[in-house]
Amino acid sequence: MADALRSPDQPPAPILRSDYRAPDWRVSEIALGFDLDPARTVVRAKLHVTRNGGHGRPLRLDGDGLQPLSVGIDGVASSNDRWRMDGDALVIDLDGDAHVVDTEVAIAPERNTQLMGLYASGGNLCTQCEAEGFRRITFFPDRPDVLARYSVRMTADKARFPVLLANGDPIAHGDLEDGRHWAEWHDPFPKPSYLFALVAGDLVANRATFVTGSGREVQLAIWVREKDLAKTDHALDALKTSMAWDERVYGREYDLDVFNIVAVDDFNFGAMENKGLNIFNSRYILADPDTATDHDYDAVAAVVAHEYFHNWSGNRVTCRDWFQLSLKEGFTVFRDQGFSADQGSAAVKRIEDVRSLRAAQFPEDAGPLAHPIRPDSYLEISNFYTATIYNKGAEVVRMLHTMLGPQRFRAGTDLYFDRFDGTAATCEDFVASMEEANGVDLAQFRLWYAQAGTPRVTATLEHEPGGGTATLHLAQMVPPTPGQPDKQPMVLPLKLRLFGGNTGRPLGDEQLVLLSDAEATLRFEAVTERPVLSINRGFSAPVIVDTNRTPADLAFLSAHDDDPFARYEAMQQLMLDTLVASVASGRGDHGAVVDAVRETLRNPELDRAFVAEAVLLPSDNFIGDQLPIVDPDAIFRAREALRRDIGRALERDWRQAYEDTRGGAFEYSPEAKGKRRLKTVALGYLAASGAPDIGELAFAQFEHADNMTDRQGALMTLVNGPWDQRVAALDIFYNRYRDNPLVLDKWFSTQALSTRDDTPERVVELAGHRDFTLANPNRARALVGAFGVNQRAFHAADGRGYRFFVQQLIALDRLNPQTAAKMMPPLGRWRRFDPARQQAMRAALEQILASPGLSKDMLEQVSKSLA
Ligand code: 0A1
Ligand code: ZN
Repeated sequence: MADALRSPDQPPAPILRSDYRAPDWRVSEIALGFDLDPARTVVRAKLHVTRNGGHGRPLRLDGDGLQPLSVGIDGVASSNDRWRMDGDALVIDLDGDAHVVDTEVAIAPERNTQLMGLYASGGNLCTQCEAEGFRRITFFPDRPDVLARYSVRMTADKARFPVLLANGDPIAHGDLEDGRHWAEWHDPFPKPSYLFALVAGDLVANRATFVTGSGREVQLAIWVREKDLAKTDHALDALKTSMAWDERVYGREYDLDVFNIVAVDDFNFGAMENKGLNIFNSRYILADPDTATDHDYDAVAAVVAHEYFHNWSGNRVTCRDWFQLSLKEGFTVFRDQGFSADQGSAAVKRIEDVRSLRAAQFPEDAGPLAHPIRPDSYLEISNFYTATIYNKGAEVVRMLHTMLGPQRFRAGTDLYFDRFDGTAATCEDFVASMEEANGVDLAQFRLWYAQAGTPRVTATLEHEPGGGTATLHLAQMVPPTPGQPDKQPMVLPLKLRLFGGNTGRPLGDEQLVLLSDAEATLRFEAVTERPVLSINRGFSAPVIVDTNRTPADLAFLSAHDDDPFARYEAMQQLMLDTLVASVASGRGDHGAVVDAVRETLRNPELDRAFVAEAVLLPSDNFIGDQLPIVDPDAIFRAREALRRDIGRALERDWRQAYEDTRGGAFEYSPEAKGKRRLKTVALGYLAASGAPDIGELAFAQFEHADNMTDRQGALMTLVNGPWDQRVAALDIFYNRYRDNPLVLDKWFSTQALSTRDDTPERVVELAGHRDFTLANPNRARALVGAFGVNQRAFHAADGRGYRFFVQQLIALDRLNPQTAAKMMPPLGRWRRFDPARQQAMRAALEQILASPGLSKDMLEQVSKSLA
């Protein structure tokens, strides 16, 4: 926007959803020419533009930091009587309804530290255009509802950049004099500018062929630097599996002759779905047993699937404007979650997804940055790639799936894809497709798109033993959020079932209750024994549920509920209630939790991955979220005391579980992963028990592990504890992996997440380490980002955690505002703490706000947090 003209004391104006207007000019075709060079790349663009409607407004092309070297109109070089700069935008007066506009600019990829637009990573050149990076490459109406056909011609030094890739299909290539060469690509599908991509580099490919359902042969390639080639098989397998899955589950086929993926080390997010040329953060491509954990393997498959699925949900059907971001992101996350659930244990996948929703999205929805999944305004769109848009957005799509059932949901997505193929759509279009395909009314359901805040449900079950009936009172409340003081009741699909508290028998079938009023009462007949309520089974609605269940009821459900998620949830609730009580009183009664953990651990029928999830205590942060005022030290003490008691009381069981899960060469299968997961959890509880041999046991695991899951699990235990072996293990790990940036990130983050008392000092020291740099987003997140979520260390009473954090954020903001602004939220939660911490956190926020040259990204996050 006109940022260059903004005076420092004039705040930038927010963009409003209600201001949407169709584009004044459309672009049917664009031909781009790149003379690639890291120091100076010349970009020539030829745009075929047509007037949209009967207005007389000029053509306005977005730019960001660009100066035109030349402008041509209909083939004639134009002096600047026909065009002018308005801030960063190029404005051209055009008489007719169709013209050809040529522009030429020069950019410097090697100086691009924001990693938006065209930039250098590891000696190669690549692009990132979502959301508004294309305007850093060339002048263009850089908005998602302008869809054009792209042709790209690149020239570059052949020795340095032997591989030249762009969107679509390769057309031609050849050699030039002076050691340069060229390549041309053409993408037949009209697309918005945010999906543009090119890559120039010294890369090699892992290749495969995929034949689609209708017989189209697609050449797949994953491009990396030579040293990484051996780590790409897992991603390639995941790609093939995703392509088949999308055909089977959604009826969606791939549509080009080639599908390329490139991995780069410097990337602001996880990956990007550019048409036919996905660009990935290398952490979501590279995996082998020695360097990637099981969690990394799963994340690689999930992100490969996510980006691939965007080919339909995002690319073939794109977003009309950025307020509709959840249209593609919420839906695509829901799709990738379904894919992952089908690859292993669906129950464990659901538990993991809810865990991350609660860790990232619930706090967002309860804090100063809360926004609906379809926001109404923003200053900087990069700040809206949030857990709300992605993860809550996926929950909203999931509720539609739950209410309609798989077949009707599929009828809705078929209609949506058919009707909006090749267009830029809205969230409304998606919901209306679901309605129309199924003859249902989703009027009230639309509130999920408009209202922020996590609804709270109160469920009170009463039993009248004499009459054999039970009554369930349900009430909902949607809390106020910034800008939305009053809320309306929403449609909450709640799966529930009653169980007999004596016999453990289900009392009737599972029901899907749609709670759409503020209150409702349900009656159950023939309830001959005391009923126990299982509610929000499978986490059917993304809400917080308060019930009148006793610890005994929760323990009972944790052992007998037939819904694995509800079983996990009952155990979590029991743990949480116990911890909250002991934070308040300073001492806890741990008996019920210990018994419930024992029962789960000893149940041979449960899969090991499920057991590992079920016996884990809620995080410090999540415990804090339940309390009116967060006392990080008291929470830590309460949690450690419970860990110690579970560790001690069940020491023999943990040793047994540990032994049972050992042995066997590395294998990547759901069963083997479950065992490794439980092994690390058992080791953690043994460490908490205070047993004297754990340093040795963990060190032995560390040294003899044949895979990163076991090695990092052992390292984590050592790094959280008092043992001497900690220092040796860190050294060995460092020396072994010093040349592998992704593994070195683990070395940094494991220490930043440590529960040891000296973590704040250690983190400051690590920021001075020769391998630390803010220039690489993964590294910045591994140290500074991880530290921000280490509740106790970050909130150290003397405020040094905040001081360190602020210093890093300010420095990072100068290099890479997007990444800096994304790491800021822990500081914005100041209202949740005691007065001393509140004051220190506010002072830290004000210091950021006062720092010269603050980005719009950071300005938005910080000023909203202070408001
Ligand atoms: N659309 C991508 C996420 C993404 C967004 C912005 C980026 O800019 C740095 C990069 C990636 C996805 O959902 O995977
Ligand atoms: Zn996405």
